[in-house]
Amino acid sequence: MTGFTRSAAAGLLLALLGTAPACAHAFLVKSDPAVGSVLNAAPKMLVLSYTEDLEVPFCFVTVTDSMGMNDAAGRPQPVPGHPNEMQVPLSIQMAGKITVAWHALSTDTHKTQGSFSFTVGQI
Ligand SMILES: [Cu+2]
Repeated sequence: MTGFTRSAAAGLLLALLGTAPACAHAFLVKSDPAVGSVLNAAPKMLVLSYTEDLEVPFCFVTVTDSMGMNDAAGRPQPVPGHPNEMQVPLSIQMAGKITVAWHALSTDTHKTQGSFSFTVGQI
């Protein structure tokens, strides 16, 4: 090997190694109420399911209605038997679009975040 091809090979190996460890971040796979759904009644609980197990005490969820009021009735709680889920008690006061913004910390200590909405047709 010439010096050039050897360093090129080393560079390729480093590039491969750099992407090799599959990092498992917690991404939202399911929500109840479902993302984008339209409901006939106000749900009392929001359940979020993720691709990875969560450190629920370090997760944050804000739930706001169309007036910007906070409709989360408490902090996220663990779901017994489902370490990849968290639940948030709700106190929705008015019909309309409900926006959910979540920050998750997975057990591999990586943070993710996202947001979505659902609609409450009537209270
Ligand atoms: Cu990760």
